[in-house]
Amino acid sequence: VHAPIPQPRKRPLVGNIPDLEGETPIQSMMRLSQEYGPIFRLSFPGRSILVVSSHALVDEVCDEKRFDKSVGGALKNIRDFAGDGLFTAYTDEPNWALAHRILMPAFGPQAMRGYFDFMLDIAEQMLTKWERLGPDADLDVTDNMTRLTLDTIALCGFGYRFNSFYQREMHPFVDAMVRSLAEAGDRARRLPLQTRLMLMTQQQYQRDIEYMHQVVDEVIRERRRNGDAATRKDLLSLMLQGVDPVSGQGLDDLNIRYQVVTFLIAGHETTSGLLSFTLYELLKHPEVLTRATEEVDRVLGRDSSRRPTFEQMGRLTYLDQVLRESLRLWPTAPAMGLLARENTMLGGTWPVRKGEPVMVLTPTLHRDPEVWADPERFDPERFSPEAVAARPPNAWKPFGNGQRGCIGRPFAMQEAVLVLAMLLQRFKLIDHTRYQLHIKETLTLKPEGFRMRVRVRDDAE
Ligand code: MNH
Repeated sequence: VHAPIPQPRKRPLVGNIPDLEGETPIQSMMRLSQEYGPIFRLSFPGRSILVVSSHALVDEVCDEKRFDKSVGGALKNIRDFAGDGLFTAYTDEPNWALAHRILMPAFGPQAMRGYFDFMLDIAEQMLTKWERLGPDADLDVTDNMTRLTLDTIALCGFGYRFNSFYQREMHPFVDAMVRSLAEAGDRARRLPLQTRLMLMTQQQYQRDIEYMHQVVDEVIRERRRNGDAATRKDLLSLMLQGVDPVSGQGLDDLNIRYQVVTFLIAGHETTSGLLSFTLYELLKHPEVLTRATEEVDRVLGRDSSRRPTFEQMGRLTYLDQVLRESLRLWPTAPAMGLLARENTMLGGTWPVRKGEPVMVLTPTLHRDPEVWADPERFDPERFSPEAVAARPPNAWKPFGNGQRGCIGRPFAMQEAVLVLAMLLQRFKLIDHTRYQLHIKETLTLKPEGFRMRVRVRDDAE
């Protein structure tokens, strides 16, 4: 039996564009999934997508024999600046497998140990600044986390210092990136003719792309100038000198530029959002905050002048649970695109054609009541080892799926655990505005207008 796939009523020419709020398409789709169910179709000029969000259906589309990553819509437009870099490459494009094999070692355990001191360096800069600003300073959380994660990926991955904590304004790379990501997303929901008429927008997009490429070329030039590529073992040295064990090939100059853009973007946006949402949840759940702080005191000790060690990170297991639970409610990369390798059926009733794009709506998946009891409740106990072992596969997908899943996951988790631990060891967090969550979408999710204050913990606390 073939069941018709539900779809909000289509308008002439624009299809379902009016069903999505321009600034918040993901939150619109989350609402549509309440109304239309675990699978529904949305039509845009020139293409349509199936939005799936129940665990049962997501479990099917995570089968890599039946589905592959799809690079369409916004992602296809991001190729304007990230080309065939890892994130935006088609799986069957030669540079995907080549770069995947060459760059994997940059995310192995040895590499993570090597990044640790650099992560510590940047975290220390932020926390020292907070300490000096004092308890009356209103800290813009997301702004601080973005500076932190951008500086961290640039220093660890490329040996380059943006020095964001020494500047008043955010680095212009971030503005160019935010604008061009937004434009890549907007273009996917516009008529091509509309975009052709928006001359100012087109010019801004071109300028932003050129600027990002300039920054990247400078990062690469500096490494070549310093000539320390031979001694430093990081992402950039692998990009410049790495040789694929299978084909004996290396990456070409154009692809290296695309990879650096890719890692500067993919390596900071989502981790910044993760840390921001986690601080929000900690402020709203004092019992979780207390338990997390107790763990930090137990593992790192109370003396914050002693540097944390790489070995201690693996022992901060409750912090890891807190971060995972935060990624459940607020998966900062909130959607992934897949496509059917052959004609197939979903749920035994819904026909999907070969090549047809399917979008997994991760925040709704992460609230499927079949898997998650009382899904809106923030509860890190869901990620205790026993709870994890009892859960079916593919219920929690913040890092994507299979071979096209996130290559930077160990990096992001090490960075987030370290920053959170150092922050809780040193400060008491204060929700002085009684912040109400408001989510800004720029392909990724972040809390908007979230401010807090911090006070250095005294010995009695
Ligand atoms: Mn990351 C792919 C989420 C941190 C580099 N990342 C993905 C995907 C998700 C994702 C989801 C799959 C996207 C898709 O299917 O289209 N990533 C995250 C989250 C965090 C994150 C939630 C932080 C939290 N990612 C990082 C960091 C780096 C990074 C840090 C780099 C240092 N991610 C990537 C790259 C890819 C990717 C590169 C593409 C991998 C591939 O397709 O080969």
